Amino acid sequence: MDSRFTKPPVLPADDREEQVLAVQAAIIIPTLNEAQSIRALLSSLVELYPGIRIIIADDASSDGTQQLVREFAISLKADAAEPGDARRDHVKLLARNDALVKGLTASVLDALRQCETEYFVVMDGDFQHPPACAAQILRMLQEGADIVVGCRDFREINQPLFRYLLSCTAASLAGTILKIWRQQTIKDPLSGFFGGRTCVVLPIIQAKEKLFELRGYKVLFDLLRLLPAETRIEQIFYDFGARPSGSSKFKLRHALLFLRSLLR
Ligand SMILES: Nc1nc2c(ncn2[C@@H]2O[C@H](COP(=O)(O)OP(=O)(O)OP(=O)(O)O)[C@@H](O)[C@H]2O)c(=O)[nH]1
Ligand SMILES: [Mg+2]
Repeated sequence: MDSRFTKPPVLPADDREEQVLAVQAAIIIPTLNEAQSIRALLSSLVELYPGIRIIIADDASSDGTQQLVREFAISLKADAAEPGDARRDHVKLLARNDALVKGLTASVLDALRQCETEYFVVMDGDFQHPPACAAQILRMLQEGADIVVGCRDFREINQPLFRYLLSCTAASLAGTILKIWRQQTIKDPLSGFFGGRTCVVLPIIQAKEKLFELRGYKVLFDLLRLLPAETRIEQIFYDFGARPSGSSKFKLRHALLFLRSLLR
């Protein structure tokens, strides 16, 4: 499937709140074996955000995720009779089957390079990030934020205890480091749910790709370290749900990659 978009659609003005989001926006979803959730997630996003691009950056899933995305994209095209209908090119699959470096961060960077939209939101493919909260992120970007971080509420323990403690410790360590570097408190700098202004992040990716931990999980942390001091970073808070289906791809090596990235 062609991974580049044609010109983004212009949506008709409408009273629905989500139509405020008739902006140039893309939702980026890195996936690895998310066949159990991807169709429902796509349906929910398309319903909530007519006109927003969705890019699935998949690292050669073996469970049929890519096929499900292709089928979903085809069904949208079939539903959209008119050539100008926003739904026609709604969902794009970025199949990274031959990518030299596989990994969550590498996938998100690839998708960002190709998104061609003014704003983007990155979210997981397993429904742990509430699709409805992307609206708040996009609104804040429209209002002038450069980056909006979706922060998990660590008072809720809805992960296995070991993962919970690891997440809290890592987030607090990363937060302390960013506080020193950026002079700003960012509650959840390791979040996988965040949005940004594409023109702010692309130059960083182009100039400093080597400083990203491409096989790692913490693309937001890498970005926050590298963005210029004047970048306007805002935060929202959301309820981080337990993974409803499928299995975690998080491995101890991702924690080690994160520790290595702290030393860069
Ligand atoms: N493209 C790509 N996506 C990945 C890779 N590893 C994980 N993902 C996706 O990145 C997102 C986050 O991975 P998860 O396994 O949910 O990680 P997590 O949310 O920290 O862990 P859980 O709480 O156990 O779900 C999901 O959409 C995964 O499918 C990878 O190597 N490449
Ligand atoms: Mg998850």
